[in-house]
Amino acid sequence: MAARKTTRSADSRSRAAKVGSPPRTATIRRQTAETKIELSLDLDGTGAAQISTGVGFFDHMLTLLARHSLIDLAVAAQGDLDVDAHHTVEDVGICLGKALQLALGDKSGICRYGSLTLPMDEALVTSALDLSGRVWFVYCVKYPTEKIGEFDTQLVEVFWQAVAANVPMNLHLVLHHGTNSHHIAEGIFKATARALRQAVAIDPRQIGVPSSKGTLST
Ligand SMILES: [Mn+2]
Repeated sequence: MAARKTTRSADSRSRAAKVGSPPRTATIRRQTAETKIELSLDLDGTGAAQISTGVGFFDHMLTLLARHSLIDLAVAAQGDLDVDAHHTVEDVGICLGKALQLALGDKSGICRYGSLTLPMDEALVTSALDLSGRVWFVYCVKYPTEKIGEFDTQLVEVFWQAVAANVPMNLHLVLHHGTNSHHIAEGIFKATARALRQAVAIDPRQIGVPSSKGTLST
């Protein structure tokens, strides 16, 4: 057995990493006086989404986040929407960050980095991220309107700040141009979904943790 292991190709090592490793899944349950949330994900999914937060536009964003990251995502959130959507959106972001951290484990074999400049009709957005284990969040986005329907555009920043802080990761979101707030928010979610898809993917040539430091957990 030992002799066979030493002669495995990079290709077979990558298959072993996927097949032989525990599933990259996580479930987070979180309850406070403001929200009650259950969130589950599978990093190696097909983008299936079961989303119910009580906030229509946010459900739309989480659904396309799953679709474009190919992360299966289930979110059931009950929040104090009689106040506003702030606590619900922020706390789902906290749960998503914690679930990503749990599912990634020690990050062996992952690509680590992801980035994309994504057009959404007239809007152009860049999302660049590093699953470094360190928090840095840069948000260079201005909206032409304060609201998208009933949804406060400030909550897009609140959500991604919460995700970045809890993975933890380095996340830069930049709007180059755009005039429609719905398109801008959607571009941010789609671009970050695609960046996440790249970053969490298993690199067949990557043996161990992709860091010369030897760890990505701090
Ligand atoms: Mn839309």
